[in-house]
Amino acid sequence: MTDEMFHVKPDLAASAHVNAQRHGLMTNHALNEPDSFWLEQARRLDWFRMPTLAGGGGFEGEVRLSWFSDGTLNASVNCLDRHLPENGDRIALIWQGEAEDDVRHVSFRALHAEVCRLANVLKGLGVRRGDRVATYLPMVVEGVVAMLACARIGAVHVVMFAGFSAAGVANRLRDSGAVLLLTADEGRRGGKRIALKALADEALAILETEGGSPVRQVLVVPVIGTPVPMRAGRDLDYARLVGEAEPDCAPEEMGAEDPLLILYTSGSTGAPKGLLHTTGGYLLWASLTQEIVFDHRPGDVFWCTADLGWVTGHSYVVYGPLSNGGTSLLFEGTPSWPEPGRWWRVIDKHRVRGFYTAPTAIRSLMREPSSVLAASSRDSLRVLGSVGEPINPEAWLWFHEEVGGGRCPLVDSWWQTETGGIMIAPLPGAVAQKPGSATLPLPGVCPVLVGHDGTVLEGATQGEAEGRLCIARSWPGQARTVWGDHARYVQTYFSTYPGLYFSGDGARRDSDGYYWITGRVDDVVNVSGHRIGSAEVEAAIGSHEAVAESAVIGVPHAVKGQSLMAFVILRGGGGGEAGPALEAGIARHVGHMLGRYAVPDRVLLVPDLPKTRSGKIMRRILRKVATGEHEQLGDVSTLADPTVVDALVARLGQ
Ligand code: 7RM
Repeated sequence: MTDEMFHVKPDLAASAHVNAQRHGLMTNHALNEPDSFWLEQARRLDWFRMPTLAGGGGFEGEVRLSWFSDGTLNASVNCLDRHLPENGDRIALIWQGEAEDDVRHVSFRALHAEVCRLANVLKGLGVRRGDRVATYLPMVVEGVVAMLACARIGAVHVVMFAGFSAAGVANRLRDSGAVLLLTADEGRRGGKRIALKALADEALAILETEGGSPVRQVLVVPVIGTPVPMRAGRDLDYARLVGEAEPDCAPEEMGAEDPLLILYTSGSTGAPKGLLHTTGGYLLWASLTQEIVFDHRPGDVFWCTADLGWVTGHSYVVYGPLSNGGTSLLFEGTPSWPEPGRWWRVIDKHRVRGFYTAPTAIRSLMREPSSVLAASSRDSLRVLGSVGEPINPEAWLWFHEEVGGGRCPLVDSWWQTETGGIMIAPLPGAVAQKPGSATLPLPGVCPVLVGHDGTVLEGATQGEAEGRLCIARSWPGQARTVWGDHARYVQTYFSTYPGLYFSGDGARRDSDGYYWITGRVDDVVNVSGHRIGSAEVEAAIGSHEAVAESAVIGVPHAVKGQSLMAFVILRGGGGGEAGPALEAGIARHVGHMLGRYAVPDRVLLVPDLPKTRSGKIMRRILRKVATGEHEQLGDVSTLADPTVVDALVARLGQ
């Protein structure tokens, strides 16, 4: 395959914000005069006080990063107020509900008013600057309103995915110390209902039995209109309070380094970490990357299909598009419900220009009959994006050729919750694409590949190499700490390779300097673009009364990228007659502890697990056995008892 085939058509290249020449200039400016480069970029935001310091900071010692620290701003002003004088009537949000006729067009002016009303309600309930406010909502306009209302008054939002279980919600409320929770009566998903208020009640009950819940009030959004039990003195009706509140609320003047949000993400050890993002740097990164990676213009309709509960929803449904004056599409439904082709109809109906989704969705959609796609025109599309996991060339080509008709650049974008926004991606019009490669770092991003021993491979940023993907310099969108546990932040990201930020991913760099992300090198599994820590699922399984020990691995899956497989040892061994029922019971238990998204596709009762002599589970060997590669186990000299492998192979064969 030649690169030539994927050069962007000249018409788009000519109109792109960043052409190859400007890309080169920006990259050199960032490299040679970083302070001046970042201060120039900072001008894209509206500040109360313009920063005079760029900042950053090294990755040694305590790792205290800080950007634009003498600047002050408010994120909601950047997403709302600054568009009002000239574009107040422009649509900020298009909400497409699961039912075809459920559509809301919310102008910047109307969104500003609703955000101010909720901000006033929150203030009236005693929420102060720096307090944490959690949300547990489906994909509705109020989810965006809640985030921006927090930003307006300086409260820190903690958005929780509506697929989390009560126990998952309780963990995040406890860790963040949220004083207020916004939830809904119920949510809709694929024709079913999710009883969010009941799950929230259950989460709060868990915290109360522990001896205290930080949550003082619960605001309930009537999404469906189902009557739900309301506890007097704690639960309040969102619609009534917001309806009665004033539509103006002066924004808090926040320091650039004041916290904006906490978002939980799984790692290779322990419970999910609450990554903290601060106001100035995060907003700048979301805004800059959304504009240059998607060649975004004010008023463009941009559809990022991610849920608000993940970082992609934060940066590319809310902060990126809205800060850029774009129209962001919020879709409540799923790709193929009530019938295949729903997404394509949404694109045509709302004239979507930028479409940003995940490889897992593309792989499932490309399995549908070609007539499904052919029933839509998709002629409004100009830029396609992919994120969340490596995209295989087959899916890349189908997305580019069939969905985009070969005329839309496809930006494969690598980044993480920790990075705040896109780090490696082709800029349309400036960087030629190669199917399966996230291509080149954005200006100001300094990736390096390191070997197992920590040596930086081949001239830092040039030359063919394969290793672990690290970043050598701070960038504004970088998470500043793990909430409540700075030592864990330093340990997780900066101790493996001293002086570098370690992403947890492996990557290859080709002779053109293009990066090809190969996936996680730690015990994090990527299921349908969702990051799930083996340790977290193992802890959930371990809390089942019948379980002695377990090991969870990711195995390749044609649509999901990876799926979870759990090997479980029972207390007292065996499983006997009850085996299959117990396996299903353990899977259900994981759903109860974490949420359905984390339920393993396979739970297998086994007599023993492969361990090192010091008792560490060798997941590498489990992965080989699970994929039928037990003949090529590699180095097994540390394996305490080699006969365990034969027993596993026999068990899997059953
Ligand atoms: C945005 C997001 C991060 C992990 C990351 C990778 C994987 C993300 C790509 C990718 C290959 C990509 N945040 N990942 N994007 N792998 N190509 N374009 O997904 O925190 O939830 O996950 O996702 O392993 O470390 S995340």
